Amino acid sequence: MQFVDHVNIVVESGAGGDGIVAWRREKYVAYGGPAGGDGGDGGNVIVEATQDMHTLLDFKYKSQFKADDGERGRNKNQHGKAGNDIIIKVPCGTIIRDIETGDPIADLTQSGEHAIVAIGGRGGRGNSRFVSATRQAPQFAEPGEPGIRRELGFELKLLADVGLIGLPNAGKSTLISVISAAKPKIADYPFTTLTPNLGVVRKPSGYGIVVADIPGLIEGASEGVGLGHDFLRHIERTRLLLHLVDISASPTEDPLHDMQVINEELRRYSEKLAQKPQIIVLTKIDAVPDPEKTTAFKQQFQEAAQSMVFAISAVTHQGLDSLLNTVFEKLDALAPEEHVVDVVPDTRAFVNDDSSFEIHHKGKTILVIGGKLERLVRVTDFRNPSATRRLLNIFKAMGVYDELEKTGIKPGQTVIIGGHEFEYRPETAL
Ligand SMILES: Nc1nc2c(ncn2[C@@H]2O[C@H](COP(=O)(O)OP(=O)(O)OP(=O)(O)O)[C@@H](O)[C@H]2O)c(=O)[nH]1
Ligand SMILES: [Mg+2]
Repeated sequence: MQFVDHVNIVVESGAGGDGIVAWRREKYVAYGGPAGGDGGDGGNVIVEATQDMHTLLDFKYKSQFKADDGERGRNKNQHGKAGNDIIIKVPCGTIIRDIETGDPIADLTQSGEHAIVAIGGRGGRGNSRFVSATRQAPQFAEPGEPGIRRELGFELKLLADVGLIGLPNAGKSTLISVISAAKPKIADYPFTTLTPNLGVVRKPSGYGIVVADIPGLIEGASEGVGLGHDFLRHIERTRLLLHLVDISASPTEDPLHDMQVINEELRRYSEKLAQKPQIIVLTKIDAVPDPEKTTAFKQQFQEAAQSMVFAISAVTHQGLDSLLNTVFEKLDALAPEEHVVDVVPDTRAFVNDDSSFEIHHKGKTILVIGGKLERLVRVTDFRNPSATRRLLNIFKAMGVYDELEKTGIKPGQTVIIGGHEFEYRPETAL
């Protein structure tokens, strides 16, 4: 199994459907009123965490996602159908970032948690919405707002409860293979494990805990030596570490030193990792010829480490039950890991921020269409003169006045932006 934990994808929300220009046609009525319906809103792009996925591998094969567009408005004032949302499923523990800004958008840890990453374009309004006292028969309608395209980075930090750490060959993969259904590669040479393995260990009462087996760590791992470094971050979010130490044939013949090497690497990588609760697990006791030697090692470790010490054999299963019982008890007592990223609500997901605009002449009325302009109009309180003044200044800065002048606009003409009517007064405001 390939382990993928970083992917970039492209998402696009649906465009809003265009509003339309239409007229009522009734028998015996020579001239009906406007009846152009609104376009439907475009679909949103939503990312949702699910416990049914454990890797980001699927995104290697599919990395483009688009929600459906809204339909055009219809005659008889009927709305177009809204576009369907698209829901992208990711494993629990996926952090979503905006590639352009690098900002986190969401940190989805619980199954069912979701985030809207691109909101659908608003449907345009049909001509019947533009009727006013002086305009009985509007000849125009609004086009739909375009969808939003964003490049997103997904990063998965494994949400394992327990991380197995230790030197290469300590017996980590063997342990996970006997306590869970995971079937990692096991061999009598260092660096057998190249990518993390996850296993679920079930308690007799039913619920499962997730254990992560990572490649062996060596001295210098925190600086990138060996394989382990990349994988240290996978155990950053575990709640408990099982620190495995081979006491049957330690390469240095000094198992206590082996443990200290690993602890030093944890400390160098992050203090938080070094502070994580640990249980020391002395392994391969079946291969220790003299049982008294095992007892002596146990005592030695108990004195040296401020942790509980267990001695096990993954081959004979000796000591496994009492180790697992302690692991379950410890986890029950520990608080669940909190989110690593404080997610700032990213309003850019909810708006079309395109600052370009188009000018359309519809008879005497002028329609200005542009994502950012229309949004600003929608959020402006026109009863407040300073808010209005601010808006008009932004229009000026964005070049709206200049462009209107170029089209030969006359003072007093009506300009519609975002459904709001302005009277064009170049000396002060629109
Ligand atoms: N006798 C005995 N051998 C064991 C035990 N556990 C593991 N081994 C052997 O130790 C060797 C290394 O085991 P692995 O489980 O691959 O070790 P690891 O810690 O995952 O090693 P890396 O993935 O290289 O970091 C293998 O040959 C295993 O068969 C045990 O309890 N008793
Ligand atoms: Mg291994």
